Amino acid sequence: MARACKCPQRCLSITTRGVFSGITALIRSHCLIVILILLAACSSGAIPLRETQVVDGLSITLDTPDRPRMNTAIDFVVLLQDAKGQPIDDASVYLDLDMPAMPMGVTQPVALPDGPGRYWARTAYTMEGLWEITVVVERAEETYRATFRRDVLK
Ligand SMILES: [Cu+2]
Repeated sequence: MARACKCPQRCLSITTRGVFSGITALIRSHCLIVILILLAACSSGAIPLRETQVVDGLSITLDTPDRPRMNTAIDFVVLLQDAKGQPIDDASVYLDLDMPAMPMGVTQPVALPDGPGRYWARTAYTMEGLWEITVVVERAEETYRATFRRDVLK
């Protein structure tokens, strides 16, 4: 403010310019909060994406971020249902992560039970580019595999 004032708060309520700058400050602070929330969402792996494949009557759903960042902890949630839509709790589940363009070594985190028909794993992609995530489900002597793809950002 150009004019000297002993009470800035009163100036704010008296002059339109003061009111305007007050509103601007309010909007700015809110924008900052929104930006911080967006940044937090981005750093933790951005937009979730849920996809389902049915393999021999077994419904395998993978819920993991779309366009995740490399070298960042990423959550992978696997949901299993039988043909009647009932959750399957008695399976052994692990993931197998690799790039179709090149062998990237072995990344096979176990997905731990995490609720009815729900299994959870956390790992990181070690390179940018296209990855294939194969969900491997072992149940009653049978093995089911569903492969999903994610484009990983630098
Ligand atoms: Cu690679």
